Amino acid sequence: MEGNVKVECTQGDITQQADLDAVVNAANAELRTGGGVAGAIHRAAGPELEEACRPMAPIKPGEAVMSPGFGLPNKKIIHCLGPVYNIDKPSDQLLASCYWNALKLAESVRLSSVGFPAISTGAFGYPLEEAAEVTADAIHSVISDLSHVALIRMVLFSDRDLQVYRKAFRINR
Ligand code: AR6
Repeated sequence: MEGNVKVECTQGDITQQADLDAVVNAANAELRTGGGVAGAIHRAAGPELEEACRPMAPIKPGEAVMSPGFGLPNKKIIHCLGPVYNIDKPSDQLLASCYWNALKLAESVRLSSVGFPAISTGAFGYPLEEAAEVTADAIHSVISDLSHVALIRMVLFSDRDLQVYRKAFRINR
Protein backbone atom coordinates (compact mmCIF):
# COMPACT_ATOMS: atom_id res chain seq x y z
CA MET A 1 0.00 0.00 0.00
CA GLU A 2 1.43 3.38 -1.00
CA GLY A 3 -0.89 6.17 0.02
CA ASN A 4 -4.27 4.97 -1.23
CA VAL A 5 -2.89 2.82 -4.03
CA LYS A 6 -2.17 -0.89 -3.65
CA VAL A 7 0.60 -2.24 -5.89
CA GLU A 8 0.91 -6.00 -6.15
CA CYS A 9 2.89 -8.57 -8.14
CA THR A 10 1.31 -11.93 -8.95
CA GLN A 11 2.14 -14.86 -11.20
CA GLY A 12 -0.54 -15.52 -13.80
CA ASP A 13 -2.10 -14.93 -17.19
CA ILE A 14 -3.08 -11.38 -18.13
CA THR A 15 -6.30 -12.70 -19.77
CA GLN A 16 -7.49 -14.24 -16.49
CA GLN A 17 -7.75 -11.13 -14.30
CA ALA A 18 -11.52 -10.93 -13.98
CA ASP A 19 -11.51 -8.62 -10.95
CA LEU A 20 -9.68 -5.79 -12.77
CA ASP A 21 -11.32 -2.92 -14.68
CA ALA A 22 -8.58 -2.94 -17.32
CA VAL A 23 -5.66 -5.01 -18.48
CA VAL A 24 -2.73 -3.76 -20.53
CA ASN A 25 -1.65 -5.33 -23.80
CA ALA A 26 2.05 -5.53 -24.77
CA ALA A 27 1.00 -4.55 -28.26
CA ASN A 28 2.65 -4.16 -31.66
CA ALA A 29 2.54 -0.85 -33.54
CA GLU A 30 -0.26 -2.06 -35.80
CA LEU A 31 -2.41 -3.16 -32.83
CA ARG A 32 -2.82 -6.55 -34.49
CA THR A 33 -2.72 -9.95 -32.87
CA GLY A 34 0.77 -11.39 -32.41
CA GLY A 35 2.70 -13.66 -30.09
CA GLY A 36 2.96 -13.52 -26.29
CA VAL A 37 0.58 -11.17 -24.50
CA ALA A 38 -0.87 -9.69 -27.71
CA GLY A 39 -1.74 -13.14 -29.03
CA ALA A 40 -3.35 -14.22 -25.77
CA ILE A 41 -5.36 -10.99 -25.46
CA HIS A 42 -6.60 -11.01 -29.06
CA ARG A 43 -7.58 -14.69 -28.86
CA ALA A 44 -9.49 -14.15 -25.63
CA ALA A 45 -11.11 -10.86 -26.72
CA GLY A 46 -12.11 -12.10 -30.18
CA PRO A 47 -11.88 -10.61 -33.71
CA GLU A 48 -13.86 -7.47 -32.79
CA LEU A 49 -10.75 -6.27 -30.97
CA GLU A 50 -8.57 -6.01 -34.09
CA GLU A 51 -11.38 -4.23 -35.89
CA ALA A 52 -11.84 -1.72 -33.07
CA CYS A 53 -8.08 -1.10 -32.91
CA ARG A 54 -7.52 -0.55 -36.62
CA PRO A 55 -8.43 3.18 -36.69
CA MET A 56 -6.07 3.88 -33.76
CA ALA A 57 -3.02 2.26 -35.43
CA PRO A 58 -0.13 2.75 -35.84
CA ILE A 59 1.14 3.82 -32.44
CA LYS A 60 4.70 4.79 -31.48
CA PRO A 61 6.90 3.32 -28.75
CA GLY A 62 5.80 4.64 -25.36
CA GLU A 63 2.25 5.41 -26.52
CA ALA A 64 -0.97 3.89 -25.22
CA VAL A 65 -4.52 3.65 -26.60
CA MET A 66 -7.68 2.17 -25.12
CA SER A 67 -10.37 -0.18 -26.44
CA PRO A 68 -13.32 -2.05 -24.95
CA GLY A 69 -12.55 -5.47 -23.44
CA PHE A 70 -14.89 -7.42 -25.77
CA GLY A 71 -14.54 -11.14 -24.80
CA LEU A 72 -12.18 -10.41 -21.91
CA PRO A 73 -13.68 -10.12 -18.43
CA ASN A 74 -12.34 -6.54 -18.19
CA LYS A 75 -14.15 -3.34 -19.16
CA LYS A 76 -11.15 -1.95 -21.04
CA ILE A 77 -7.93 -3.01 -22.71
CA ILE A 78 -5.10 -0.48 -22.79
CA HIS A 79 -2.66 -1.17 -25.61
CA CYS A 80 0.93 -0.06 -25.05
CA LEU A 81 3.79 -0.29 -27.52
CA GLY A 82 6.94 -1.00 -25.55
CA PRO A 83 10.40 -0.16 -26.91
CA VAL A 84 12.43 -2.79 -28.74
CA TYR A 85 15.42 -2.93 -26.39
CA ASN A 86 18.31 -0.74 -27.57
CA ILE A 87 16.63 -0.07 -30.91
CA ASP A 88 13.91 2.31 -29.74
CA LYS A 89 15.84 4.80 -27.60
CA PRO A 90 16.03 5.92 -24.88
CA SER A 91 14.53 2.54 -24.05
CA ASP A 92 14.13 3.26 -20.34
CA GLN A 93 12.17 6.48 -20.93
CA LEU A 94 9.98 4.86 -23.58
CA LEU A 95 9.22 1.93 -21.27
CA ALA A 96 8.38 4.29 -18.39
CA SER A 97 6.10 6.25 -20.76
CA CYS A 98 4.08 3.09 -21.44
CA TYR A 99 3.19 2.80 -17.76
CA TRP A 100 2.55 6.54 -17.35
CA ASN A 101 0.38 6.80 -20.46
CA ALA A 102 -1.58 3.66 -19.59
CA LEU A 103 -2.33 4.98 -16.10
CA LYS A 104 -3.26 8.40 -17.53
CA LEU A 105 -5.81 6.72 -19.82
CA ALA A 106 -7.17 4.64 -16.92
CA GLU A 107 -7.59 7.81 -14.86
CA SER A 108 -9.30 9.61 -17.74
CA VAL A 109 -12.21 7.14 -17.63
CA ARG A 110 -12.09 6.72 -13.84
CA LEU A 111 -10.99 3.10 -13.71
CA SER A 112 -10.04 1.81 -10.29
CA SER A 113 -7.87 -1.21 -11.09
CA VAL A 114 -5.33 -1.98 -13.83
CA GLY A 115 -3.22 -5.07 -14.57
CA PHE A 116 0.08 -4.88 -16.46
CA PRO A 117 2.22 -7.57 -18.06
CA ALA A 118 6.01 -7.14 -18.12
CA ILE A 119 5.99 -4.94 -21.24
CA SER A 120 8.97 -5.35 -23.65
CA THR A 121 10.53 -8.31 -21.75
CA GLY A 122 9.49 -10.97 -24.30
CA ALA A 123 9.83 -10.53 -28.07
CA PHE A 124 11.19 -6.98 -27.58
CA GLY A 125 14.21 -8.28 -25.64
CA TYR A 126 14.34 -5.93 -22.64
CA PRO A 127 16.48 -7.59 -19.95
CA LEU A 128 14.20 -8.60 -17.10
CA GLU A 129 16.05 -7.01 -14.16
CA GLU A 130 16.44 -3.69 -15.99
CA ALA A 131 12.82 -3.66 -17.12
CA ALA A 132 11.66 -4.43 -13.58
CA GLU A 133 13.65 -1.50 -12.12
CA VAL A 134 12.38 0.95 -14.76
CA THR A 135 8.81 -0.27 -14.27
CA ALA A 136 8.91 -0.01 -10.49
CA ASP A 137 10.39 3.50 -10.66
CA ALA A 138 7.84 4.59 -13.27
CA ILE A 139 4.89 3.33 -11.24
CA HIS A 140 6.19 4.66 -7.93
CA SER A 141 6.73 8.09 -9.48
CA VAL A 142 3.07 8.53 -10.52
CA ILE A 143 1.27 6.93 -7.62
CA SER A 144 0.73 10.21 -5.80
CA ASP A 145 -0.98 11.67 -8.92
CA LEU A 146 -3.64 8.95 -9.11
CA SER A 147 -7.11 9.79 -7.89
CA HIS A 148 -9.19 6.90 -9.31
CA VAL A 149 -6.81 3.98 -9.79
CA ALA A 150 -6.47 2.27 -6.42
CA LEU A 151 -5.04 -1.10 -7.46
CA ILE A 152 -2.12 -1.77 -9.82
CA ARG A 153 -1.31 -5.42 -10.42
CA MET A 154 1.80 -6.62 -12.22
CA VAL A 155 0.90 -9.99 -13.76
CA LEU A 156 4.07 -12.00 -14.32
CA PHE A 157 4.07 -15.11 -16.45
CA SER A 158 6.81 -17.16 -14.77
CA ASP A 159 7.93 -17.64 -11.19
CA ARG A 160 11.33 -16.15 -12.06
CA ASP A 161 9.69 -13.02 -13.52
CA LEU A 162 7.59 -12.76 -10.36
CA GLN A 163 10.67 -12.90 -8.10
CA VAL A 164 12.50 -10.25 -10.15
CA TYR A 165 9.55 -7.82 -10.19
CA ARG A 166 8.85 -8.38 -6.47
CA LYS A 167 12.43 -7.46 -5.71
CA ALA A 168 12.28 -4.33 -7.86
CA PHE A 169 8.98 -3.28 -6.24
CA ARG A 170 10.45 -4.10 -2.81
CA ILE A 171 7.61 -6.51 -2.04
CA ASN A 172 8.81 -9.28 0.29
CA ARG A 173 6.79 -12.47 0.41
N1 AR6 B 1 0.04 -13.26 -19.49
C1 AR6 B 1 1.03 -12.57 -18.86
N2 AR6 B 1 2.28 -12.45 -19.32
C2 AR6 B 1 2.56 -13.07 -20.50
C3 AR6 B 1 1.58 -13.81 -21.24
C4 AR6 B 1 0.27 -13.88 -20.67
N3 AR6 B 1 -0.70 -14.54 -21.29
N4 AR6 B 1 2.17 -14.28 -22.37
C5 AR6 B 1 3.47 -13.87 -22.34
N5 AR6 B 1 3.70 -13.15 -21.22
P1 AR6 B 1 5.63 -10.18 -25.12
P2 AR6 B 1 6.88 -7.59 -25.73
C6 AR6 B 1 4.95 -12.48 -20.78
O1 AR6 B 1 6.52 -10.84 -26.11
O2 AR6 B 1 8.24 -8.03 -25.31
C7 AR6 B 1 4.12 -9.65 -29.63
O3 AR6 B 1 4.24 -10.62 -30.61
C8 AR6 B 1 6.22 -12.87 -21.48
O4 AR6 B 1 6.78 -14.02 -20.87
O5 AR6 B 1 4.20 -10.53 -25.11
O6 AR6 B 1 6.42 -6.21 -25.31
C9 AR6 B 1 3.50 -8.36 -30.13
O7 AR6 B 1 2.78 -8.58 -31.30
C10 AR6 B 1 7.10 -11.65 -21.25
O8 AR6 B 1 7.68 -11.68 -19.98
O9 AR6 B 1 5.70 -8.56 -25.27
C11 AR6 B 1 4.68 -7.43 -30.32
O10 AR6 B 1 5.16 -7.49 -31.65
C12 AR6 B 1 6.09 -10.49 -21.27
O11 AR6 B 1 4.80 -11.10 -21.09
C13 AR6 B 1 5.73 -7.95 -29.39
O12 AR6 B 1 5.42 -9.31 -29.15
C14 AR6 B 1 6.06 -9.65 -22.54
O13 AR6 B 1 6.26 -10.47 -23.69
C15 AR6 B 1 5.76 -7.25 -28.05
O14 AR6 B 1 6.86 -7.69 -27.31
